[in-house]
Amino acid sequence: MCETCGCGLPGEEATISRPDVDSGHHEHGETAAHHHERPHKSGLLQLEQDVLRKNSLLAERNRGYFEALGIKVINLMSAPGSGKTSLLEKTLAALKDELPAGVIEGDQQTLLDAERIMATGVPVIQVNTGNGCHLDAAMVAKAMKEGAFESVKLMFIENVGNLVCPSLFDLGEDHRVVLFSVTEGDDKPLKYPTMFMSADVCIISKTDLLPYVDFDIEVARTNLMQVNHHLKVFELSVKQEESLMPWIGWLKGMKSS
Ligand SMILES: Nc1nc2c(ncn2[C@@H]2O[C@H](COP(=O)(O)OP(=O)(O)OP(=O)(O)O)[C@@H](O)[C@H]2O)c(=O)[nH]1
Ligand SMILES: [Mg+2]
Repeated sequence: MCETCGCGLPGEEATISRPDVDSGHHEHGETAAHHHERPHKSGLLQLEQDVLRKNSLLAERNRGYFEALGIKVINLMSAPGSGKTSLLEKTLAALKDELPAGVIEGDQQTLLDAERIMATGVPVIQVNTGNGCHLDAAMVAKAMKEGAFESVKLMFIENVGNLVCPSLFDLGEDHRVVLFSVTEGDDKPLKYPTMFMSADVCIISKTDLLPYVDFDIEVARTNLMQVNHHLKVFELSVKQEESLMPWIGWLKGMKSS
């Protein structure tokens, strides 16, 4: 169990490497945690498995619930500040009148993002996780009960800004979309592979800033494909309406699927 956030991450498996001694590459895809013998903590491992198993069962229940109501669900994940809420604001405006949407907002504290969504006229629920660093399936089930989502056909879940823990928790979504902004560096898929492996869509965001940052979009794409060659990739900026069109078109296509 991760001792800092209690999220089910196997914290004791962290890999400690000295770059001058250890290249960081391990043969046959092994992590250092698998390389080095460590004391067996069966109780801890059991607790971690229980947390994730319970979440998976609840996520399946959510999935059935969404399916029965004909609601498609998108789990939006990224590091803090990559542009999830900004993209939602533009997306909701573009989908207006065509695809009734709803939003579940996840943050540790504040109603700030929910207030931004509320201003678009779309029904929204804010989940504050306190010390928690991710949303889980039980929180989503509860939010669905609390929200005015009766007419919703497309539900966006904005996860807590964090490039690690949210990837471990299935919420019952149809698609996992990870945002990766050009200010974060083109190496992020390699450094946080679990998130990019668990997603099926990646949005390279804030592309209007490309002229001002050291971010090579070809390198970023190569890194993404190295981690997950199935990823569907969009490049966009909320400052450039045209760039949003492929993303909006993809979402509209869900209506018929
Ligand atoms: N230049 C530029 N700035 C952007 C873009 N998208 C978002 N921003 C800015 O980036 C900052 C963070 O954007 P948010 O949309 O709040 O990011 P977020 O991912 O929802 O943040 P958290 O919910 O805190 O994780 C804000 O100052 C936005 O105005 C973009 O495409 N281009
Ligand atoms: Mg946000």
